[in-house]
Amino acid sequence: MRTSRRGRRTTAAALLSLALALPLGAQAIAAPPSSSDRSGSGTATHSSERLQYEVAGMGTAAQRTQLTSAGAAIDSVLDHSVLITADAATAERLEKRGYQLTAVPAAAGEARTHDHDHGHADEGDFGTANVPSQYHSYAQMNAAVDSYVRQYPNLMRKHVIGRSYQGRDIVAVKVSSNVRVDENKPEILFTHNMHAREHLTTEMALYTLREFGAQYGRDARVTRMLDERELWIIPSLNPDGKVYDMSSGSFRNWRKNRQPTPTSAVGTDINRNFAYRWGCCGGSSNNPSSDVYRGTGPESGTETRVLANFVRSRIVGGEQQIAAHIDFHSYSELILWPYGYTYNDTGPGLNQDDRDAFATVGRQMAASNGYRPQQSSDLYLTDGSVNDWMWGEQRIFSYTFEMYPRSAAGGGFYPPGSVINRETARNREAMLILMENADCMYRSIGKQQQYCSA
Ligand code: 0X9
Ligand code: CA
Ligand code: ZN
Repeated sequence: MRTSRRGRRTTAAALLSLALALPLGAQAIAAPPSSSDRSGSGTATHSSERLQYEVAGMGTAAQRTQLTSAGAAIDSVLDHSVLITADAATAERLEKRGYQLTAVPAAAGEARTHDHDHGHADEGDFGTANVPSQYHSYAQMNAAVDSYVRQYPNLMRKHVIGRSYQGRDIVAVKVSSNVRVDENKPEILFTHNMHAREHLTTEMALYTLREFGAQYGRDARVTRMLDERELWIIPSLNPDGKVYDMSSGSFRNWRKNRQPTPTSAVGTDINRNFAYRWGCCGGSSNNPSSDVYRGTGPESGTETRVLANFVRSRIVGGEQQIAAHIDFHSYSELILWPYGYTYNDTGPGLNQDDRDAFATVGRQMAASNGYRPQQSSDLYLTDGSVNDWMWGEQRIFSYTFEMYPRSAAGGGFYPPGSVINRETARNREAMLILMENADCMYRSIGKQQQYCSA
């Protein structure tokens, strides 16, 4: 699918002047590490302005991977090009390396301006012309979680599994019958909002709490799953990034966490920081100003470490209790499975049966929500991603969902609030399919005798 050509301009001259005026990493000056990123100057300066660009000549995964190792985070893959979001310094660096960039200034802005709700502008800790009030801020997210836990005390329990770099709670909500007891049931983990600007994924978590709370004892499948599984939901793995992206009043297109780096640039890409083949294969960057900066070492990112420690804490009696995982991202409407670090379908610890089980359940889920199922490296290589670590290190069947929209034309990372209900409910069936398969993923390929008989 193609993005709109409306409002497009070439920007070599504009970029050059921006880049000359502003040194690399100037964006870091706005917020010292000790600040919580809340009380900024408000409006973004040109130094930190992050625009979306279409990069031409990107028809193959190898070409896209090369762009990734040059430091770009790919927002969306088109037939022969990709969309990236970059600051002026990064864009200039890419152009110097010979990439053809065309700015797409209208793409991200379209959705957010026509959708805001004047009536709620003063509600909560943000809310201005550009941030649709239907999206929960971090504070509103916590309030919603607290109210669900109060409403369903036997079904939901809040655990603070750690703190972000800036000290915010990272919350996991356990959802299961008899929730206060650690029972012997297959566990499923849903993680959300690892990337700051992917706010629709936090709404996905809140939908799941609301829906499962309301349907327990009413809907047979939901009831059975909460009786026979233990579900963990982490609504925001990157609260510092979420607050930074939202709190100036207009979205900042921020992706990474808000941790300092060895340079003045801020932020590690949590999804390149996991401790499985970290930095191995050109699927991340060692440049701190890159959006796919892999950090100073595996799990150097505070939030990466919090999630990895939580998952390791679910090893009980030598056995990893978590069987299956979805990491919710946006956008492109995809269901992805590992490995991301190699183009090969199989690899160490991932044999043909493992791969077939991943693909079969992945395709079943995709049939329910209309997303496209594929191995993640069909897009471009990633190393240090959460899916690779979850499978390679923990043998958890770990998928990435890239939510709505399919392309930038639907609002990119910032679709209008009016789509939240539809686009979260769209994944209800897929979540249930994964939960129903979690006791034996190999049943999907008819090999339960071989792999799952006790
Ligand atoms: O590049 C990413 O981190 C994810 N895409 S996003 O646009 N949300 O940033 C995709 C990660 C998929 N990688 C693996 N499953 N290995
Ligand atoms: Ca358990
Ligand atoms: Zn993402």
